[in-house]
Amino acid sequence: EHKFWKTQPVIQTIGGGPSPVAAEVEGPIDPPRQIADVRTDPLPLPAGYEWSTVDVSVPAQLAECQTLLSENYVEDPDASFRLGYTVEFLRWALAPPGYVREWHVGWHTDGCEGAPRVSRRSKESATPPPPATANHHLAPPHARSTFKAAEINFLCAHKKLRNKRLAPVLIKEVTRRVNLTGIWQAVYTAGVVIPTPISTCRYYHRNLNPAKLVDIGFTPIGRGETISRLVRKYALPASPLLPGFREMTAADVPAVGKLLRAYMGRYEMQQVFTTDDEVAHWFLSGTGEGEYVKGQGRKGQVVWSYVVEDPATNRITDFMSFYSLPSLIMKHPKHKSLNTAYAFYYATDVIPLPSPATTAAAGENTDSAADKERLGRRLNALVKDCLIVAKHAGFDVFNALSLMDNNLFLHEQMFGPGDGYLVSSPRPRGRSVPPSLTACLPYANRVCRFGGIELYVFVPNYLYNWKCAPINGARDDWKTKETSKIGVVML
Ligand code: YNC
Ligand code: MG
Repeated sequence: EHKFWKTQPVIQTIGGGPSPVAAEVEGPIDPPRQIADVRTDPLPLPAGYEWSTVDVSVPAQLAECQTLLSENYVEDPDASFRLGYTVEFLRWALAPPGYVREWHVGWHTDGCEGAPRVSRRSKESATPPPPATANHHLAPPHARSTFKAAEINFLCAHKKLRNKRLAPVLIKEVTRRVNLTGIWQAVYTAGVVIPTPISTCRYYHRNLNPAKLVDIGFTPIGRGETISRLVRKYALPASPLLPGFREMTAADVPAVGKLLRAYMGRYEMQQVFTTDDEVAHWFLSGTGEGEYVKGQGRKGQVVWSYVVEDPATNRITDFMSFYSLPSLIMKHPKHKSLNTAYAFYYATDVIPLPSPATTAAAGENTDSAADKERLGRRLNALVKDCLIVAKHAGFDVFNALSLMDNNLFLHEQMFGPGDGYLVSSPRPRGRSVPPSLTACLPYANRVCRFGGIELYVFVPNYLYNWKCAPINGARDDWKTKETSKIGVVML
């Protein structure tokens, strides 16, 4: 069991491997190492294979990666949909400020198509210490630990090269390349359970285009239900409702950066947006080319970012973003692309935010009931405006994960979990549910097939007593409306 993962510096509480240390302290599993200890030559490859570093600034090389992914990357269980990353998306995702060219690694096979590649991009993540609770008096030596981490993404092997134990070779090589830059941790998500997740998140989907979703089989239509009823149910206003809601511009970067950093202090594990350059990259550089057409965005637009500017004071009070990641529809004669928007980072100052000085003590969101209520109302308004923008821009569905404070808006905005939800957790008979939930539950339970996915979040070479995120406990979190401690959104 887990022949590869049991040799890696990850918590071994699943899979039966030996656990080097009790997974109760925070800190690295491996003793600290020096760059000089890292082997300088690449791992040996089978005959006929050769390592290749992808230069993502070269259009032909980026296109090659895009083709590999569009033919071989993540699919739903019955191969109806496959994630369809575009070249614009990959350029945005793979080349943030300070990215390391050597981390985009793949290999060639002699003159043969379909070189598998794994890509990673540089990121920094931070984990403030766990909260001190009655049964958890952990006092880490440092008030707050920030560590440099690589983010691992786009691990992909050509379909013809599966189950040959090639993935571990790619993972070990990219680990070597990351270690050579003095980085010893990484953050990644996967749809499979391997030793050992620190958290789980679940995907939720908000229907924007009922006719198409029914047509392609994403949304089964219930008995007694009609398309026109669904259309009415999911109808949205013609334009955003919040006064001062507008597209984010370059001039907003400093204000958004400040607001976002403060808001992210709410989460126990968060990505640190160290510089305004990073803020500009993640929220503006993927915004496409040419004129912005209201409701349609720009050609090639990947990230969609909005702010609310207080009309009285011109202060930026809120920020919200989403990104475009289509899925390829593989079994439909007419529809080839499912235009999907994904909730990304956001921030608002309607509630008191941890100041940088107090973030050290943060980790648990200790919002008062009134603050939670206020935050919930605000997030609902912000997300609703994004749904409106997205719908009129031609998106078919809007996805969000059960991380950050998303549980405060999921049910009210009529997001529904995948049908895995129904199988594993049928609503107990006779149990009363709040009215808004009653309205969306029956539909949510069969909203789509692509939604059964749970994402597992990992940090290798790091022990972390992550009490808040039970591995199988994510199913009901939208009902409890609890906020999450995870503040890292992975693409
Ligand atoms: C996976 N997704 O368990 P054991 S997510 C990690 N993440 O090892 P083989 C995975 N490990 O259990 P295949 C994994 N999937 O025996 C499988 N594994 O110890 C493990 N799919 O290798 C698996 N992309 O080569 C097993 O399997 C071993 O041919 C088996 O290749 C796997 O990007 C894969 O879903 C995923 O392209 C390449 O199935 C292939 O099946 C594929 O025989 C479709 O491998 C696309 C897909 C995954 C998307 C992602 C995050 C990846 C994280 C990788 C781990 C990084 C570790 C941190 C290193 C840096 C540290 C520093 C510093
Ligand atoms: Mg393989």
